[in-house]
Amino acid sequence: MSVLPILIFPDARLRRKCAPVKEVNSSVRRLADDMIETMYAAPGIGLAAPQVGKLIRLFVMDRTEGEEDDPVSEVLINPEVISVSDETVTREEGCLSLPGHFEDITRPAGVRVKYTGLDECEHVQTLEGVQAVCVQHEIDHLNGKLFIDHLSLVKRSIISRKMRKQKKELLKNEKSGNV
Ligand code: GNR
Ligand code: NI
Repeated sequence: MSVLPILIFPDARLRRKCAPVKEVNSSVRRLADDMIETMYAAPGIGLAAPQVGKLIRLFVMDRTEGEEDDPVSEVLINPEVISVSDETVTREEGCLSLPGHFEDITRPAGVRVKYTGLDECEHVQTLEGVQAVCVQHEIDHLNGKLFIDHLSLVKRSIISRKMRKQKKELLKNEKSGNV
C-alpha cells in the first residue's frame, strides 16, 4: 500500500464529473487500498478518487465507531443517494483539497445511499451524524462539487483567493526544495 499525493484546489480535476466504475478489478482494489492509507495518513474521515487524480466514482470513508481498537474503513463504489431526510444539520466541514479552511455547511441530517462494495454486491445503508455528512461531501466530489460551493459567493470568493495564494506558495516551496 502507498500514500498518494492529494490534489490541492484549484485543480481542474477536482471540477470534473467522474465516470462510473465498470468492474471491481485488481486496479480498483489497489486504488481503494492506497486511498484508505492516504485518508488515515492525512488524517481525514473520507477521501474521494478525484482527490488523488482518478476520475472515477469511488470513495473511501472511516466507519470506526466508539471504542473500537482498529480503524474500520469502507469503500463505496458508484454510490447514489436514494433519499434524504427533511431534517437538516449544520456542521463545520473541511476538505483535504482545501487545507486550513473550515466552514459551517447545512445539509440533510440523514441519507439513504446505494452503492457497490468491494464484494461486488449492491448495498443500501441509512446514515446519520458525521457519516451522513461525509457521504454527501464525498458524492459531491464525484460530481466535481466542493464544500465551498455550498457557501455564499462572497465567502467562496474569499476562500478561492486564499487557496490560489496558498497553492502558489506551496509550489514555490516545492521547487526550491523546502519540502
Ligand atoms: O477529513 C475530512 N473531514 C470532514 C469533516 C467534515 C465534513 C466532511 C469531511 S471530509 C474530509 C476529508 C475530505 O476532504 N474528503 O473529501
Ligand atoms: Ni473533501
